[in-house]
Amino acid sequence: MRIDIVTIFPDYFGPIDADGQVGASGPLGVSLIGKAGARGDIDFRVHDLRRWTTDVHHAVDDSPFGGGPGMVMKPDVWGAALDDVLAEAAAAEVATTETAATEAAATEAAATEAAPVGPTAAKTPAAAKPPARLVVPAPSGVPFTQELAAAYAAESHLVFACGRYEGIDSRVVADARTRMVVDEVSIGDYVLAGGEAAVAVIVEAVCRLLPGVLGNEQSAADDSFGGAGGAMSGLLEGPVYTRPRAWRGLEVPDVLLSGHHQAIARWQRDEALRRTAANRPDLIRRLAATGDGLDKRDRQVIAEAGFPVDGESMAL
Ligand code: JD8
Repeated sequence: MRIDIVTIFPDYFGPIDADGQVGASGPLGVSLIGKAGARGDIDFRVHDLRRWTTDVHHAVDDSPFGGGPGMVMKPDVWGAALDDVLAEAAAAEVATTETAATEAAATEAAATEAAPVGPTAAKTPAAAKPPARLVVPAPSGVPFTQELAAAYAAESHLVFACGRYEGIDSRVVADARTRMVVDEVSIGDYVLAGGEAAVAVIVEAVCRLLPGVLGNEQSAADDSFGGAGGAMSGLLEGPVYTRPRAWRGLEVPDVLLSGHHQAIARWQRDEALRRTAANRPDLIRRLAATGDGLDKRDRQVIAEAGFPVDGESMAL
């Protein structure tokens, strides 16, 4: 996957080298995602928006039409930046494809040299990659969810536009929508000063779903908030414990030391149900609405947790 980020604060994403690649520190350079970047499984590129300014002050903002507080980011600078980033990515894609084709031809030539002469398969041009998807964080955007994270993880190229000030002139998104999918997304009902923090959140949620990034794919399958149909999907994470068994007079629950896997799984689900009923009753209702989300024991547990369940039908 290729991920391009355009921002007026490139250092937010750690040290950036000459051609926009991220160094080994910073949110994109550390941990499993950093390793995936270093392996080349993810091609991170960070671009300074001011590269596309045209005036001596490298201005990226101007006063809002219609008045009001603050400043708005200029459409012409953003338009030029997005055009170039897309063109650069397309050129890099062609270069990669051509190199791969040349290498394949060279290997094949070497092979055919040895092999008896015969009809050679027609060279099928590599399928053109789908266009990039543009993601623009904004407090007015659609909620970013685990489901959207999974959709983005299926893309081959994501471009993130980090706004600042009062936001980006709205014609930038309108113009981009004429040639690509554009999502305005929000990471939550609170106000940030800009899009960079949201991009760091979204990139982490997406990249941990990419094949080979997480040590074991299983843990993503069990993700809360959707997950991929794992046993606990749709529930909040339950409590977790590790050594020592006793700490400051606090013991690890005996069932976890019992080796009785069925009892352990039931206990973990009960704890996840109790925590979800307490902290996110909306998720319990969502599970209940899907009919098979909650079995009889589940409904008993959440009833005991004070969740309004109708005694008879145990319906919610
Ligand atoms: C992008 C500029 C600041 C927002 C005036 C404060 C996302 N969940 C979220 N909260 N805030 C953002 C976000 C805030 C941004 C930008 C995302 C670009 N700002 C603006 C409008 C009010 N200032 C966000 N995702």
